[in-house]
Amino acid sequence: MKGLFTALLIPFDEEGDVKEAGLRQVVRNNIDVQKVDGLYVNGSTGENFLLSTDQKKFIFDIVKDEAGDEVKLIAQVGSINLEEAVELGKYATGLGYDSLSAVTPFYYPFSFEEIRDYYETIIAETGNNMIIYAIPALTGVSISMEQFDALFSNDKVIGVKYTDNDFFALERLRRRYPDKLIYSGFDEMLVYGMLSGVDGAIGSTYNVNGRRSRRIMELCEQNNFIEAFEVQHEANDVIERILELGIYQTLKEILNVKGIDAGTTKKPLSKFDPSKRHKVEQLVKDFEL
Ligand code: MN9
Repeated sequence: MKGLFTALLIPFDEEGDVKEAGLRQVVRNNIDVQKVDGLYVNGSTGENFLLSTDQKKFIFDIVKDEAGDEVKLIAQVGSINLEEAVELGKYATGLGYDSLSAVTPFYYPFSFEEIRDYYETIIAETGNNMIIYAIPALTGVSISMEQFDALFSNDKVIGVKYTDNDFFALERLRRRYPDKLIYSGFDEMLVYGMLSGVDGAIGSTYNVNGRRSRRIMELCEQNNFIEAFEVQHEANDVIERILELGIYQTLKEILNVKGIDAGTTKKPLSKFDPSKRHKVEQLVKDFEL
């Protein structure tokens, strides 16, 4: 379960339905061209929180059918509707997903006891492993070291997708838990994550820039952080331009420019502005995406 994982983009049509053929193409591009080690399915990048339960199940089906056992598969099932999280967790477990992941419950200011009970319930009901999805910038939930102690005391909690920029906390977590899986969640900070000893990375831009990100990881593994930093500079030139144009819209547009049907984003997210298409074409050309 170590290595580079793509947070999978999901192609939608104008009605907001999943484009199955496009989704299969996106999966294949990740496996065959970006050469990632695994896919993180139905995360933020997959616009998961905008989808119906049926759509989420359909995506789990198609991705497993297309990827088979070629790469590791992590199913993000988190929802503030705990019954839905359990239902999806059972579903993905039945399909053979290697691990579940669940975002910390958000919107209501849940107590830590409530958050812990949420994870314990999903694990007990599904019997599968769990990777905590910590993304405080979007959920408002920060997990303290004592709280990680409590969550990690369950052997089924195998790790955390750490989408945060507190590298002191990350270093302490690594030191304290050498055997849990820690995934770096911000692609633009991959080199810092690697320096902190993460086991892997999960991110949206690996859909289009997987090879360059892999290079960063390899250089770090060889303790060549100077050169890794140079490649991170390049990756961040790409990420900066993507963020300026809108993250998910632009990632999809990059794939569309390359002839992979990544469809469009789902409302209420706005669509990519077609008058900016030439900027995406230039980006693809400049960075050989
Ligand atoms: O989960 C992604 N987070 C979100 C990982 O999309 C909220 C990242 O891959 C970011 O999209 C990326 C750009 O900021 O680092």
